[in-house]
Amino acid sequence: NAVERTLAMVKPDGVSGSHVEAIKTLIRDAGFTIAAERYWHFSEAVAKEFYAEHSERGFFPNLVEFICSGPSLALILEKEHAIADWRLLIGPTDSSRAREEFPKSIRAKFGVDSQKNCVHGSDSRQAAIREIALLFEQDQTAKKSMQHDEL
Ligand code: DAT
Ligand code: MG
Repeated sequence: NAVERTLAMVKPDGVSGSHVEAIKTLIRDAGFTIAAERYWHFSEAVAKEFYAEHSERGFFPNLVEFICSGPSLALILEKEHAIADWRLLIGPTDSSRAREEFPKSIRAKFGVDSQKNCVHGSDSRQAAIREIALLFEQDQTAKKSMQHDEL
């Protein structure tokens, strides 16, 4: 059984709300290995690329502004079925729905609403490969990545 990789991210509301350590504990308790991690303060260009599939949606401008509003922590998670299992652990997009339907999920515990939902997870193998490449494998000098001590 092959180990799978997914891209997880603690979004600006999760970082500023000091939920990073609690989320990393939940990640490890669920059996994931954190293969890599990196803080990012998204530029508008990288945010638009990251969320390109939503570019025609009404919430897109607000989404880009929110993602650029402060640092995020991107993580590469590894385990069998990492992609589906991480989506289960984060819960539905709308944090209120998460509280009603998946009270143990990360979005239920730490999310605010449909936008400030604390965490991201790749929704497919293809998305995981694309998102990991975007945040971890491209020429980082061309983009704005941060070290923890710059926070
Ligand atoms: P997910 O993050 O669960 O994969 P998505 O891919 O549909 O959800 O949307 C990406 C992000 O866009 C989501 O985490 C928050 C924002 N978003 C989605 N639907 C929204 C809505 N109805 N109002 C405001 N923001 C929304
Ligand atoms: Mg999505």
